[in-house]
Amino acid sequence: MHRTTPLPLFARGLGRVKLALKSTLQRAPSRTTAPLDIPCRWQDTLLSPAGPVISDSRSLADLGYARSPHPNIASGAITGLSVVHRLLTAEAVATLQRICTGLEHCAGNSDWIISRRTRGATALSPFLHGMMHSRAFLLAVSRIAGVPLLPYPMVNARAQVNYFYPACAGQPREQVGMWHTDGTNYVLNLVLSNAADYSGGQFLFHNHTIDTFDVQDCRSVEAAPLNEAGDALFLYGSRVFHGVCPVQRGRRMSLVLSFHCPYARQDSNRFWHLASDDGIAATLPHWLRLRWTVLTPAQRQFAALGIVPITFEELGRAEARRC
Ligand SMILES: O=C(O)CCC(=O)C(=O)O
Ligand SMILES: [Fe+2]
Repeated sequence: MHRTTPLPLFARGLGRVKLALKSTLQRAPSRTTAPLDIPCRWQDTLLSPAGPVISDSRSLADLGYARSPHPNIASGAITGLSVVHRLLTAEAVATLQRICTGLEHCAGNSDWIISRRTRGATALSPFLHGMMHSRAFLLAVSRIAGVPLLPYPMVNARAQVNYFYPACAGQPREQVGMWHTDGTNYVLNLVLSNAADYSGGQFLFHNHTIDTFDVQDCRSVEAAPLNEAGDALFLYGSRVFHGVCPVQRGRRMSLVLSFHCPYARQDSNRFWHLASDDGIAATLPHWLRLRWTVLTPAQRQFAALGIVPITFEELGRAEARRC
């Protein structure tokens, strides 16, 4: 149990429709989007040779989901959350730190779930693009998830960098990650700061189903042990309430990567979740493309990205049948 839950709860239901209308009417001034000039390319040798170390893993069934969100995959076979260490080498983490620090000039402040972040980061960094389209990287994350994964089809929602600082003179409001569930299902939250570099900033999650979440009740809230830069919390993000506490000292930076299962033929993301962020007009064409991609056969989705298909058998999950 985590002792305090000082975080606000992100708008739900009609509150999201209101935010969508607000975002539609007040489009933020366009930000700088020049790709980052850091001359390094992703290489598969940047994955830890010994593979990731998982210190805690709970399936969706362990979290209380008796019914699986996927018709033909048991909820005991899908990861609900995993604490992941050493997925990447120290060199890869250092490169990500440089890139994500460099992307801060593209960050916007908002009233949305995360106060300060740079979205669409794969379009801004060839390294991040290469990492998210590397079969070896996707296979490593698929093994953590329990299902084969591809990069999330919507580029804006695929990779974002979050920046957390304490309140200060120029920024009187402290930056938080409100209590929320993600729009996407498969989310790798990679922390790029060492715990010694900041205080506060704990990654909290609710160790149960979404319908049992009560913002006033911290009995089933836990803090993920993300202590070293490069540690990550993998989440079935659309089903696990989570948030990030305000940072009281120093700086916390994180990279949030979203994936989708091309075999699933369905996606949890909601129009109003996306539109509350980007506005209705900007969301509509991406939303239609997303629906189309989700209905495309898995083999064609892999082929479109030039990636040899990742199969359930390859993950050692022969029991999980394809949808
Ligand atoms: O910054 C983090 O560690 C995670 C934030 C988060 O939950 C999100 O961006 O959806
Ligand atoms: Fe999240």
